[in-house]
Amino acid sequence: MMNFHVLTLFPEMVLNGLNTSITGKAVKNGLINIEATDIRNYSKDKHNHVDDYPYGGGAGMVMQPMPVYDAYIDAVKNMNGTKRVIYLTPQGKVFNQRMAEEFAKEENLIFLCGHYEGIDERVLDKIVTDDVSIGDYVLTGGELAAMVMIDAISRKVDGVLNNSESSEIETFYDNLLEYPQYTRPEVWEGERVPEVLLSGNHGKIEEWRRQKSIERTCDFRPDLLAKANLSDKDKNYLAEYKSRKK
Ligand code: 6GU
Repeated sequence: MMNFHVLTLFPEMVLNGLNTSITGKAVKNGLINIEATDIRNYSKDKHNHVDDYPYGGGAGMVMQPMPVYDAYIDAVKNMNGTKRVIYLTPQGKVFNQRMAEEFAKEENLIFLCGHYEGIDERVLDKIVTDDVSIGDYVLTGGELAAMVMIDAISRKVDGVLNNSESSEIETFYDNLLEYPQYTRPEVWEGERVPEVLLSGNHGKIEEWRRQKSIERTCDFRPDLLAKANLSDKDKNYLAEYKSRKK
C-alpha cells in the first residue's frame, strides 16, 4: 500500500481535501494511506511558535529547523521501505506526469509543506530528497501543491481507478490532448452531437477521435505535438488540417 505522509501547519486542509472523491475512496479501500502531522505539535515554545525572524533581516518569517526535524523523525519512526522527502517549493523541478508515474513506484512519500518565507535551509539540507514545484506561479503554502501531487500519484496506483484503461489512454500518455466527449441529449440548445458518434461505426469513430486529438493538440499545445507518436496517417491528417486552417 502506498503511504503518503504530509508534514504541515494545516493538516485538516490536506486531509479534508484528500479524503474526498476518488482519493478518499482509495483510502477507504486500503489502496493508499494518507497521514498528516501538524508541525506545530513539535514546537517547544510556550506559545507554540514554529517560526522566527530571518537572520540578515528582510520581510516575513522563517520556519525553524527543530520542529520540522522532530516532526520528520516521528513520521519515519515506524516507516518501512523506500522513503522520499518532497519539499514543495517554487524553486523545485516542475511536476509532470512522468514524475507522477515515478513517484507512484515508491512505498513512502513524505511531503514537507512550508509557509511564510520558507524553512531554515539546514533542515532542508538534512532531510529533503526532492524539491518539487507544481508550476510557475506563487502559492501561499505548499499544501495545495502536495494535494495536487498526491492526487496525480494516487491515480497511478493499481486499483485506484476502476477502469484500468482510463489512466493509460489519456492526455499526456501519447502527448496528445483528449478528443471531445458528448452524452445525451442528442440535440441540446439546437446543437447536435457529431453524426459520426451516432453511426455505430467504431472504425470511423476511432478515426474521428484521433483527428480531433490531433487538431486540439495542434491548436492549444503545439509543444506537445512535437513529442507525439504520430503515424504516417496522423501526419498526413495534421498537414491537411494545417493547410485547411490557413
Ligand atoms: Cl510547490 N509551493 C509554493 N509555495 N508555491 C508554489 C509551488 C509550491 N509550486 C508553484 N508555486
